[in-house]
Amino acid sequence: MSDAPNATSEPAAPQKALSISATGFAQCQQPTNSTSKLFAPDRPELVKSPKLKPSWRTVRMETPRIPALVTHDLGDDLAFFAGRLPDELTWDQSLFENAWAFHPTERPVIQMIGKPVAIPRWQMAFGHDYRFSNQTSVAAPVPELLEPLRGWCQKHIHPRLNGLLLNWYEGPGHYIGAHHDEDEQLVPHTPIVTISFGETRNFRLIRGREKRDFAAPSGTVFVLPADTNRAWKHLVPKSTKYSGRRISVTLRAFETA
Ligand SMILES: O=C(O)CCC(=O)C(=O)O
Repeated sequence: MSDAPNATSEPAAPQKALSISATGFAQCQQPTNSTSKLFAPDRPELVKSPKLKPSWRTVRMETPRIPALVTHDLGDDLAFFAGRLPDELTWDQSLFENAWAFHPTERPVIQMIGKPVAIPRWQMAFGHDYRFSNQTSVAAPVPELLEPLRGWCQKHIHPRLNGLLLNWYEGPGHYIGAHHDEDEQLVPHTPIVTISFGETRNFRLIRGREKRDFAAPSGTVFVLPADTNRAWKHLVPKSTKYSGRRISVTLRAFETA
């Protein structure tokens, strides 16, 4: 994980919508040489499709089942998905304040070029430890407030999403730099989910000179497939235009012993 500053720009327009197939599973409208079988947590046999190219197989395994999710085609058979939480799960001001209240007092310290540096936001793991940047974010038990989000993501996106990492951002100086999520501890081919609450920030994907910006208003759900995470970096840039507070709830599928 890196924490270099970055500038912002306007969000990109959504590209392709998901539709629901006759089997009830989300169907990604991308070019494909096969007709139907998509990721379905309750029907694992559907993810085995040897006729597909490996990259397609991965995208399709990770295609979530949320009807309203929009697919952003990133080229090279890579995709990024954006949607919204149902209203009943979106935090109101009082739930946001509850979640804000449990940010840690200290910011985590990571090693950058051999020197200890406090990261520019608060961060804490719940449910499963997360090792990155040569340090471990030791997990606290999952609080009641986060259980409905984890349950919904397990039901609708991937059943093995078991660990949460929260980031608390306040004002113009807080951000997360461009990085690929470290995936050695994750179940292969599982997506990374980010749910946003509070101030609308920009979530940016970059690959070489290419850049895609996605606005993340409160209640937004982003799904980053594993192979997209490997090919594209992501970041939440800093900007003087931000003055409020944002919490991101990120979910990953950690291997368990
Ligand atoms: O806050 C966000 O939206 C992104 C968080 C993130 O990139 C991470 O936790 O790795």
